[in-house]
Amino acid sequence: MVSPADIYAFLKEKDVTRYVGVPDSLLKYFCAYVAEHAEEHIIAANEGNAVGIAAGQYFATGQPSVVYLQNSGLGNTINPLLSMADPSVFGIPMLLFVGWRGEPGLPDAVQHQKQGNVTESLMKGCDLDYEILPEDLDAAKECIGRALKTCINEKSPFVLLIRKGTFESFQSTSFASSHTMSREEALGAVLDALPEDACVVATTGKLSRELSELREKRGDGCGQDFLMVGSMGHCSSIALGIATSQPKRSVYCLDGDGALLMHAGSLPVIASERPKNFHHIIFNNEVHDSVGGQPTPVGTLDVPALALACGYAQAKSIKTKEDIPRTMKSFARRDGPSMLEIRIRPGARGNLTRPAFTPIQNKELFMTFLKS
Ligand SMILES: Cc1ncc(C[n+]2csc(CCOP(=O)(O)OP(=O)(O)O)c2C)c(N)n1
Repeated sequence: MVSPADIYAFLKEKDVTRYVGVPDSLLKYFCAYVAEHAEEHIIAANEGNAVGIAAGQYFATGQPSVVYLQNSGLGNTINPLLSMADPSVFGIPMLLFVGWRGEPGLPDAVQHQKQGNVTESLMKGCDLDYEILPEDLDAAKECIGRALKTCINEKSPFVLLIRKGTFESFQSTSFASSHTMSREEALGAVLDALPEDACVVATTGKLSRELSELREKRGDGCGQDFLMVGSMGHCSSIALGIATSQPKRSVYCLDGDGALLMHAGSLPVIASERPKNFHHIIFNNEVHDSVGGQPTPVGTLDVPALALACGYAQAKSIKTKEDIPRTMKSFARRDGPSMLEIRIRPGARGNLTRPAFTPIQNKELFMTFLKS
């Protein structure tokens, strides 16, 4: 294992001082160290956004930045990497630290397996230079030194794949929240207030896992829920597709603040379709809770004002459990699209399980429900 502090110090010696990225569970200790020590650190909306910021930093400073991400986010980087940063276009050096979820041969959740299996071939297919970061400090320093030399000389991005368990733990000061309700409590109150025939599209991360456990505990069955496991930021688009295709069905999108931000361009698209049956609920804990609790700028954003500016018909922010049924019922009586922001605290139970059914089984049950 290598310590985040040693890698950070080595990069600093080499004049690499700027960090930008989207958090990943495999990189969480490194991200936490960077968050507390780096003079320049930006948590981006999505991974393509991070590549753009790193390009601007290079133009302004002549130094490569570190872009960190989970391999799930590689897809978001491919466009700016190949059509901007590539040596055949503008030639922009940057070091990408990519958490390798789903590495072949290691157990991981199903949504990480395909991405993990093709991660190396994706690098090769995109002509991206890459190495796997060694877990021994001297070898890791040599590897980073080589990567930096290559990316600076060739004016190109260089990827360092980071295996599970590469970084030693770093205990960061925890994020101070002024909110008291947990996501699970808020979810329970939302379920109590849902219309019977409503379908639910739930976002990536722990929210979907909590939803599936709550349904099981309540004996509700799970046919009416689509539990997004990957594809972060797209659950509101899926919900829109359902809402426009089944205008009589109430559609509830249960979203996170990080996921909302990741593809916030979907908001004006949703509003422009004017789906009366579309209800967007944001569980805003102000952090990327599912991968380590790194802050999002949605903590300081006026979320209802954003929704209304995009053209949503109704929007409100609430903080208490008692407000959930009241507001949901009042929203349901009028035309959508509506957005309800529930301010909650970060954190989840340590013993949270994953759904017992596969994504394919989930899709089939959900489609059967939508036929009813
Ligand atoms: C494209 C992409 N980038 C990064 C990730 C890793 N990831 C999974 S969940 C998550 C955080 C989600 O944050 P938020 O939507 O605020 O929900 P919370 O976990 O706080 O409930 C991240 C970054 C991913 N799955 N996909």
